[in-house]
Amino acid sequence: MRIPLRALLRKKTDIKAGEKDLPQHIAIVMDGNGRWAKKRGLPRTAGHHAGMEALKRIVGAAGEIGIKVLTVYAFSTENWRRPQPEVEFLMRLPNEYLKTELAELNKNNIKLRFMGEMEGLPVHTRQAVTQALAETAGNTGMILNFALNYGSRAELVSAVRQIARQASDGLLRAEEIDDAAIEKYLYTAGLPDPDLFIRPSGESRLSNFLLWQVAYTELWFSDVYWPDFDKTHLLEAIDAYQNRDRRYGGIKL
Ligand code: V0D
Repeated sequence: MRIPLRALLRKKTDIKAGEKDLPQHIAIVMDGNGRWAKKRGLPRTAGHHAGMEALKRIVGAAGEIGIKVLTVYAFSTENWRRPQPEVEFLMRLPNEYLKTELAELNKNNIKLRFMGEMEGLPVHTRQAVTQALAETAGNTGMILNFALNYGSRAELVSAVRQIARQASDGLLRAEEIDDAAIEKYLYTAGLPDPDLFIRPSGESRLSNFLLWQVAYTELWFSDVYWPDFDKTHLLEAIDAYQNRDRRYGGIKL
């Protein structure tokens, strides 16, 4: 049974009622922070700060709604091409976010996960993330999965390399390589595929995000800039998801 958007918006306590049809895993590209700032005559850093506030709101909302996994794209392997001062500013945001939010995450039983190339990050960023992973490792509620220094092709290259090594070591035969074998080597190993992909700010591209994992994902795009994204927009996306027929290549029975 699906939950009409009106009901979701009306009453927080009813949200759990239709849990069966809720997307389990939502993936979001947190896009449009720079344009949000420009529109207001503010520096791009103000947009990133506002984007962080939006993230806090959406983590809270997703937890309340009963989402199991929330994956957010915070920094791509391509983002290193931005001006160095902006990159340096961005790399301080995990520390800043965790300073205020780590207690909140633990209070709400939220477990942090990370996907991307940890080695490429500044030491202070890596330390903050590693510590937060350890401090939330025992939590059993929603998983908040940060894609940071992440690129989907790099993820696939790394998976293929690991599989090739297994094969050349005689531990894996070519016939044994299937979907499950590949998934084992992705950063998302053990997570369900995203049910719903959300990209705000008017772009309709995947931009090297979760290429393997979105094979059957419902895609939802919106013109709202990420800093303006709120619970209403999230519920709108979930409502759209619940009104689509997912057939996985088959026909509706
Ligand atoms: C900037 C909007 C939280 C997107 C959100 C380094 C652009 C705010 C984190 C974060 C960023 C990352 C890992 C972690 C805890 C928090 C973050 C970046 C950018 C890129 F363990 N917000 N945030 N990371 N922005």
